Amino acid sequence: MKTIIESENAKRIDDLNADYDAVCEQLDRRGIDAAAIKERAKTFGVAVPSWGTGTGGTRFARFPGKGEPRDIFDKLDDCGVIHTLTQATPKVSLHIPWDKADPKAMLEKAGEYGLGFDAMNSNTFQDQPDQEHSYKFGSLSHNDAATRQQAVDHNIECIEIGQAIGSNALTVWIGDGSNFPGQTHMGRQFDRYMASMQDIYGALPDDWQLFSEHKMYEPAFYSTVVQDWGTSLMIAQELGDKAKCLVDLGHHAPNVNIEMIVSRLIRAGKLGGFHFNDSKYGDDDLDSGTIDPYRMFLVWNELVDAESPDLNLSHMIDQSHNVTDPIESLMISAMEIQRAFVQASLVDRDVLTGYQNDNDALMASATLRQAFRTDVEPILQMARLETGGAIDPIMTYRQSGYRAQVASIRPKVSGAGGGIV
Ligand code: LRH
Ligand code: MN
Repeated sequence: MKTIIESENAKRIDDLNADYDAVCEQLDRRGIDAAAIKERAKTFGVAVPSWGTGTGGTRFARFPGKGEPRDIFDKLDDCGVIHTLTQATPKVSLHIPWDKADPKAMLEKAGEYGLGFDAMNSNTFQDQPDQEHSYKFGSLSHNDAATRQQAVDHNIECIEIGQAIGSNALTVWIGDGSNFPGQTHMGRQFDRYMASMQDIYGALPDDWQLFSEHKMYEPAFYSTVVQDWGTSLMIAQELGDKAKCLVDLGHHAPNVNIEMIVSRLIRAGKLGGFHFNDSKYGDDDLDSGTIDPYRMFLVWNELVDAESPDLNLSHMIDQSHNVTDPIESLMISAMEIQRAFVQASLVDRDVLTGYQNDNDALMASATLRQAFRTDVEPILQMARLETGGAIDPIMTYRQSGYRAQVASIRPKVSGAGGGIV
């Protein structure tokens, strides 16, 4: 891949230098040091979801593409390509049992690309073939103690696998809820969930964090045990210091002000991380920044405003790539999230505060939009070039023929049955 990167970069370097000089001059007039912003862009990193490297689907169908990854080792190869080209995805987030394998072998494969592992994800929203107790009516909140214990044990196993590969966090998303009013006692159901989470929390190593991920609905369609940020905050505050809230952008009703939820969770000291994606209706899991890039910018505006050494967040992507090459979608998404981070870094916060203090709503809003309107693409490209990445990851990837290459060795898979993976 390195030689392809060099030859493709060589074709684009003159245009990049011209574009970069232009944005440097424009930012200089605004009193902003573009070189410093470029160095900041290089500090950005977002984790790739292992489950996002395969073609995703819906309950209706899944249409696998060519060269579908067979296992975690193929997935890590694909994640290696994404990071080599973008230099923006140094970590991978695993999902157990989908990625269950020998930790030593996974570390070796990840090491080939300089990849690390971000938060682990447990799965008590599907029944595994050899499972004793079904999760049809819930998992950590099930009204059967043995089923709850089975779910707790699975989460503890995820922690153990994570420890063996250098992860230091566990994300717990459960689909538990109800489909009809009266089906469950919502108070007692939540109490059972909290008791299970206490057991998982108790098994956490000292330097680990536990993320609860809220979601408004699906697969439950009347009530969801961890339905909103308020519930997630209650969970994190009740469990203890190592418990934080994870915000999946797609888990809210349309038009919910997610950047304000971020601001509240930061104030409570309980923001732990993100699952970035985009959506128009429900949990559409579309490519980040492709539907509402201004919303993504406004989330990063809160993060940059609150930046401090003790605001240590896990930034992860969580998407389903149903009609695109997953590698291309993950690269585009990582770069769109990085773009929002860099644009939010252009906001002159003293000027903004001045307008806010003067209740000058128009200029306060304009100050944010000036940063959002700034084309930082040359800065992102120069940051990639200087860190060994591709100026244009998508075109370089297509030039590499990687997909055709893996398609020649990975068996063709049928699309039988729906489902997200
Ligand atoms: C639930 C969710 C959760 C994952 C799953 C793949 O919708 O966002 O984070 O476990 O997607
Ligand atoms: Mn998610």
